[in-house]
Amino acid sequence: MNDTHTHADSSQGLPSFSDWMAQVQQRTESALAGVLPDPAIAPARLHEAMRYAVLGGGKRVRPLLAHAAGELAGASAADLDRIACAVELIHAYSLVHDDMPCMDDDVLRRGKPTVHVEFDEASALLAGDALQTLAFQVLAERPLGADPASQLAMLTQLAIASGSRGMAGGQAIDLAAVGRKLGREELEFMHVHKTGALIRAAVLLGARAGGALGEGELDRLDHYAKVVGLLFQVVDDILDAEADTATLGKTAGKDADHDKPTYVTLLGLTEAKRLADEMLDDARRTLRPLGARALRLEQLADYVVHRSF
Ligand code: GRG
Repeated sequence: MNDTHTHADSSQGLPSFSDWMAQVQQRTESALAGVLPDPAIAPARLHEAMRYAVLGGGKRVRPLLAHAAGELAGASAADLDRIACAVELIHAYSLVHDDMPCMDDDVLRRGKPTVHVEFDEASALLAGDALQTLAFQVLAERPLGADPASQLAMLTQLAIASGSRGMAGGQAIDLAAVGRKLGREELEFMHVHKTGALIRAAVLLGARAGGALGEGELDRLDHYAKVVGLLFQVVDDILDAEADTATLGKTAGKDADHDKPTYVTLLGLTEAKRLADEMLDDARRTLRPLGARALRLEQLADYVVHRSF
């Protein structure tokens, strides 16, 4: 994969990409710490498990995408913090449940023991459940976006992206596919749902929170979000095959060990990398008509491809 980081930000007097990213990651961490229940409040063990699952780890890719799309659409930083929290809470819940013995049965996540290992299975199940409902509470409990209709649309969009026609459905397809040979289309269908739906929701909720985009521009962001969602998974498969456990902070080589179909097993490493480059080009081309306003989204697509974990 070619490293083609853009340096346009320094020439425009904006913070560098890494400074911008660190800022969004920090404000997301504080916002999450603020919405998660205090472990001093009963039931303390459940609240501890929820905080353990969410805080102090993760790249925060979905919050970064929500902020980048929202900044482009003129959304307020306060609204974007809530959207960033909501998508990250859903993501964290999915990781907690995915790691459980009844699914992927993993012991390491974000460089530390998984929630069911650190706590116990029942706590992990409940923590995931409570993180999911907290996401919707965060979006619903105060006015958000331009008006109640757009707030309702955001709630509906996140519910669909997380449910049986989105992430949970993708996970069901994934579980049913273990040990089976999937074709390229079936693999894509699974990832569009399992990984892509929430990434797409992050971009679209961020964009919806601002009023500055026209219909055509929203369609463009939607295409970008779909491409980046799938690109994220192609790169995840490449990293799973190439990187070590210490770098990933989760067990490396799991896909092959579990006989899971991936882009690498389907296409081979070289072709999977070529596909990632092609998709990155598609994402960049899609953003071009939006001009300099789309800089952070372009940089994020680049980051998704060139990340090391
Ligand atoms: C249990 C309903 C349910 C869904 C689980 C997303 C998912 C579905 C499972 C996660 C398993 C997995 C490894 C998926 C591949 C892509 C992915 C989502 C990786 C983890 O996301 P990152 O890299 O993680 O954004 P961090 O830790 O940086 O937040």
